[in-house]
Amino acid sequence: MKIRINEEVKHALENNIPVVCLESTIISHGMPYPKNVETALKVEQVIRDNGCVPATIGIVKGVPTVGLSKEEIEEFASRKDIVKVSRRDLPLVISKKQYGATTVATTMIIASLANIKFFVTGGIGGVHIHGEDTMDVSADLIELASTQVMVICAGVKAILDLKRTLEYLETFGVTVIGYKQDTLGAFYYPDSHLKIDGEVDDFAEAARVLIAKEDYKLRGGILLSNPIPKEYALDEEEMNSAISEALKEADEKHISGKEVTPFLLSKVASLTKGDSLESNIALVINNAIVGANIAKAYYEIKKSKED
Ligand code: PSU
Ligand code: MN
Repeated sequence: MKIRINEEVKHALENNIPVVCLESTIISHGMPYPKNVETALKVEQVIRDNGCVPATIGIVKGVPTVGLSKEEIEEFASRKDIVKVSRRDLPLVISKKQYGATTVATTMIIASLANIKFFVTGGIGGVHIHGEDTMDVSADLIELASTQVMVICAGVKAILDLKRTLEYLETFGVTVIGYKQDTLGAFYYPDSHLKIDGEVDDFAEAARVLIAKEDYKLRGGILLSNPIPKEYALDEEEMNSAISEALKEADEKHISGKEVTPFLLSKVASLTKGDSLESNIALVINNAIVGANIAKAYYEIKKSKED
């Protein structure tokens, strides 16, 4: 098995320096150029400023890579032939030696192979609206059920069926916790008013949830919902009407499968004249601050237990 881990990340992993990983689908399929590359580099910098080593994950010529270089991030942001890779696509992209952008699911798989425990993103995939008919349920949810990584996000994107997404996570035993809030974040706005499993009020408290899960060898990940700060949030009604319009157009154009999420994201961005993109960027940066500090707290607690 071949995975490439860059020297800085390797050094950090060997010396208990906290590493926070990032996905590449958000770069290749989630945001337009050049905002995507600017955001990817900014998020890495924020993770550094908060005392951790960033590792953006992607597949380069068939090799799962942990810690893309600046040049590679630029390639992922601008090339048109980057495949969106979820779990089922992984063997194909590897065997065909292609470039692949990793979704939440695939980033978790590669992170856990590299022993990275923290992963910052914007929002995870979930049960799509009308998912009860189409059966469009993101593989991210199944991955959270089996792979032990903490995913720090701004909740579940409002383009999805949040209630059914939470039901699914409950069935599969995924712990969903809120940072300073006991309800799920709705990505573009702070509060979906849907109750989640618990609230944590500081970084150490969040880290201890993962430690408990590890200590008792409970399979699967943890989803930490970190609500978007109010100053970057969008108006709920305005957002919902843009989402309804985007969903209608997706239906008329028969958009299906893995194209659905990128289509809806770019449609909502154009309907809100770029406002949704700006809040998307702001919330990822906010997640990077919280994720890096939870990672630091985790290693501090682990170290104090050894002493
Ligand atoms: N959330 C975003 N931007 C994104 C995604 C989520 O704000 O680009 C991506 C993630 O990579 C997530 C994927 O894993 O969309 C989900 O795709 P699907 O619904 O096809 O599983
Ligand atoms: Mn899907």
